[in-house]
Amino acid sequence: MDLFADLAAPAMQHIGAQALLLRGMALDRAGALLQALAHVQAQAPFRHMHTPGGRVMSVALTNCGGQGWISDRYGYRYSSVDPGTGQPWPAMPAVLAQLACEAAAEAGFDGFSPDACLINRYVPGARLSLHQDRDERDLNAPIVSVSLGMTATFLFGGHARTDRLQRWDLSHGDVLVWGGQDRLRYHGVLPLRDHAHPVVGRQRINFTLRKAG
Ligand SMILES: O=C(O)CCC(=O)C(=O)O
Repeated sequence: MDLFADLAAPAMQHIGAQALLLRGMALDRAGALLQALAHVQAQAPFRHMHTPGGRVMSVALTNCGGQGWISDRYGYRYSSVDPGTGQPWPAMPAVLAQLACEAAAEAGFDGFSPDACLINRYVPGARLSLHQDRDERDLNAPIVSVSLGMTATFLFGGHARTDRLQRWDLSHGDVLVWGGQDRLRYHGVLPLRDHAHPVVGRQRINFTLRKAG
């Protein structure tokens, strides 16, 4: 008997009534996900977008799927076209859509069919301020987030910006799903600490899959 088994982080943790953290779920697909990322970024390179307030985001981003999330001085929104190239965003790689669908089902959201995948790249010091995801037309669909590379601290709050924040470390291969009554909870990412990942190096990649249209 493993006397330390109880001390190991559980493979699944409910971090909200309808929010589930699936530790390491993407590990066996990490290579395929990184390959898919290389394909996407060759067509739609990472770039730092401006917030409506004129600040440059510390996180670099790109998208794949029918809809891509963008930000500029006119606001936050989805667009079917990459403003950088004038071309449609690259197609959603099957490995991503499949993983998101499986993770959503584990969390009780059957039939999730994302049409948007925002890909964020964090380098040490990059962060994402506390926000709600409310630019999607269908708020019944969950959000699925897949993390690769360096570990980041994810903040999970409540429905008001000032609500108490939970802190969860998201590591290489972790998948987080939130929806239903948790769909509009505030969330963000603390500035990334510098500790290179053996496979992905000094960066963290986060794929966030949503039903936008
Ligand atoms: O990077 C993450 O873990 C979260 C990303 C996120 O919150 C977002 O893209 O809205």
